Amino acid sequence: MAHIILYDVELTTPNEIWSPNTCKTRYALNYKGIPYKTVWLKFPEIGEEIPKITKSKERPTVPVIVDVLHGNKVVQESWEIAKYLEEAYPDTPSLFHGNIGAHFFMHEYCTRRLLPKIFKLNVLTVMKKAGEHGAWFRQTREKIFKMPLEKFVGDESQHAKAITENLDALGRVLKTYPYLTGQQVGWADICLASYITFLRVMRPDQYDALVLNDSKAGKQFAEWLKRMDKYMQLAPPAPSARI
Ligand SMILES: N[C@@H](CCC(=O)N[C@@H](CS)C(=O)NCC(=O)O)C(=O)O
Repeated sequence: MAHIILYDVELTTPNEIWSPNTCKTRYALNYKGIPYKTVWLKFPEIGEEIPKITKSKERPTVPVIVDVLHGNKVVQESWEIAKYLEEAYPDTPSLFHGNIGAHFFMHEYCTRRLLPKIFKLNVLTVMKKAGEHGAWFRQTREKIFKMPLEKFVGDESQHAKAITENLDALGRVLKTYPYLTGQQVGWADICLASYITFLRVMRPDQYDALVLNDSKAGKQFAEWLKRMDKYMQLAPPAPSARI
């Protein structure tokens, strides 16, 4: 039985996991081995359905979880969900390993330094892959950014350069340790893996160039991604394959 219902966002390909924010929750649930089921929403449905579930005035976004096992508790926002899961499921593998600050630092580093640049490389592909909702996506984003999407994207080579520079620091950690905070998988790894998933799905060309084949970043990311692969799936790994 599913303990958790995870609300995720779907473009045109059914069951394709791509969203950087919902991936964090999905990979955390996979890592913890908590059974869940996914409810897929199209972009415009997020604004219609999520407020009915959260009953809050927060901007409607996914991920949102409903914890069926704990009285249908509703939690919105990937970092809030991570902290909640850690408390509500204490007998599952830890996301923070007693050092939540280190994981929050990595969360912030990846979210502030990497994600905005990856987003700029990806945004036009997200619009295309949104299919019939592409026009809605363009209109709502242009309202937020106050400019045409093409202008917002700007010079791709600058974003690629920034991604390489920021990955360099993380790659140096992975040269010495198997995971971003040392010997164990944690929230830091889950964040980075989620943002890399977003790049891989939307821009396989840039994923190859900046992550897999970059002369500085390459090798250690490829190895680390192999170690992370079992958590980066649509469904949880079989119990014996978990750690
Ligand atoms: N800080 C939030 C960000 C959530 C977020 O922006 N989610 C996107 C999907 S990746 C969303 O729901 N967007 C809906 C919209 O912009 O209309 C988190 O980490 O959960």
